[in-house]
Amino acid sequence: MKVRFMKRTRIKSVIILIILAAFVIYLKFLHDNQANKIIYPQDIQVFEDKIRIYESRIIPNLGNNGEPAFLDGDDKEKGDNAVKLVALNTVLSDRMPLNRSLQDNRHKKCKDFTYNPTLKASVILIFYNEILSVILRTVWSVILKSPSHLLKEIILVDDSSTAEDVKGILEHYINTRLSKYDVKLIRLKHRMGLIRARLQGARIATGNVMVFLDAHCEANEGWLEPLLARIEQERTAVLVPIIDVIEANTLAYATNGDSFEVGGFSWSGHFTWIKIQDEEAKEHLAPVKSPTMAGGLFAIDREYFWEVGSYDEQMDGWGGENLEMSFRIWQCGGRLETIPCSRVGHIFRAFHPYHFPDNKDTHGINTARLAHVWMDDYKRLFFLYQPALEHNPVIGDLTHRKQLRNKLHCKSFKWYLDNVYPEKFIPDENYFAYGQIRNKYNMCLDDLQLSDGKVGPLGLYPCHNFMAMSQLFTLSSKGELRKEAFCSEATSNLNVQLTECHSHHREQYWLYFSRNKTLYNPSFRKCLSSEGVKDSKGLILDFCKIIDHQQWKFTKVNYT
Ligand code: UD2
Ligand code: MN
Repeated sequence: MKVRFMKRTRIKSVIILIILAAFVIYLKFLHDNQANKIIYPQDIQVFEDKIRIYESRIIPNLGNNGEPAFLDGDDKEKGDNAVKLVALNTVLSDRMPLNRSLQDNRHKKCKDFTYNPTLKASVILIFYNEILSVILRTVWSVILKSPSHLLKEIILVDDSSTAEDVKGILEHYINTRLSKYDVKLIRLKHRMGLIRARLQGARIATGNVMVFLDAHCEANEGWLEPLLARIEQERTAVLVPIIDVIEANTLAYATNGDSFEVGGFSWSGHFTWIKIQDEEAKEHLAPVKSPTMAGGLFAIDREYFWEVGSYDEQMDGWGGENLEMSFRIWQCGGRLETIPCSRVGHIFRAFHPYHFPDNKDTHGINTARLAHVWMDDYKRLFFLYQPALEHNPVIGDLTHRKQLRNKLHCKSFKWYLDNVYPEKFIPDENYFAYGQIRNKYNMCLDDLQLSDGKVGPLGLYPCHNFMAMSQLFTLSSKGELRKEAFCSEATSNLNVQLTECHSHHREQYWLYFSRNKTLYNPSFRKCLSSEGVKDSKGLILDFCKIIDHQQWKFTKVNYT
């Protein structure tokens, strides 16, 4: 009897203990995810001294007008090393005034427009181990280039940076130098990745419109007004400014004239820049339809952000969220536009200065998630690049995102391609021949891993036994021998280059004679040949003759 009684009380206390422990863990979770301003009174003097030293080392007028800046001697060497290490000249940034001037490089007609928006913006910057001067230059540019009545607040989200110097100093800087402005700082106790970090910022935003920026930007003259005015007119328009390039080594703010591009994507799931189709809109400086956005800099109505599904919270780290949001906005009834009169500079770094826990391919995994949810049958093209991810449990559960798509009655990916991005090349539709293109020596045409925006030889490489994307070509129904945006172009010295498709036929026009298997270029009246071509070297054009070097076999030929 006694024993049983004791057993019961013990079980009871164990249960109570478990409940208590769960409650404590829950409280810790709440606290850990978002640790707001921490005040370190004992350190205030230390921070103040550090900021003073930092301020005293700034070289007046350095980089003014957005001009390239250079350091000498020791600093030059340190700066060059920083570029190698973190892809950014941090030494130069520390010496450059935080409020440097920029050239107003808007189209001259932009200055004649008047905008009178009534909406107010919350500008949200997220960062992980960015340096203090770069973050602060971004903040100052926003403050100085935005009319104060349109700027509700600036929210900084620290994605749990480990770099010591940003920690208390940033807080102290905000409390002293920025005390006149509404600048909030959230520190995440655990690194959440840029997608969830943005969500944390969005959760506390109170402005009518949220404007997201990377933490290494400089807003330019008049950047905010046209964004707010357009959203006031069209609540479901999501907007991007023209993103100007700030060069990572000299911090030169490039003024690339009035030309700009909009967003596209590659079937491997990457964002790309593409030429604008609607030249007329560009002329009028009206909002220009953009099939996708780069992801870092955009303005969206705050309520609409939540209505249209915010972000996929299960996306980790970096990458993919930009295409996910782009497809979702278009397919679910919104629009994505570039606003030509709004310009913001962004430091483009040659590599990520940070790593992700476990070195996970977050871009691949995130893109696999969006492919399953948004791309319908076209996801087959993405999974050609990432076959190992198609049915891989690492991509996680998709139920909620699929439910969202149903709830919002979103349109199909085919609708998106037909209506928003009709110029997008679909490698396995409307083709004459498709697949690997091999000669009798078991050598295949190969792009030699040429990356976007570059030009390189149409190469030859031993055929892979598996489906290697570098060897997947299409002879399109328009006669282009192509991969994504690259077309094979015959040159006057009878080489063949992979270069941007221009769709005007000429040197990019090929005919395949399936009887004798030759690839004929009518412009030069010559045939594609591998005669005398060594491994990996570019192919040539030669007089057509019946030899094995001029006979090409496609994996698939479509005779219809
Ligand atoms: C581009 C976008 C970026 C994002 C990314 C795809 C532009 C100009 N930039 O890459 O915003 O959409 O594509 O995901 O469109 N960060 C964190 N936590 C992390 C890693 C990064 O907060 O774990 C911050 C980082 O400090 C920066 C921002 O996220 O402020 C974007 O990162 P990035 O600048 O390395 O990305 P970027 O510009 O190469
Ligand atoms: Mn960036």
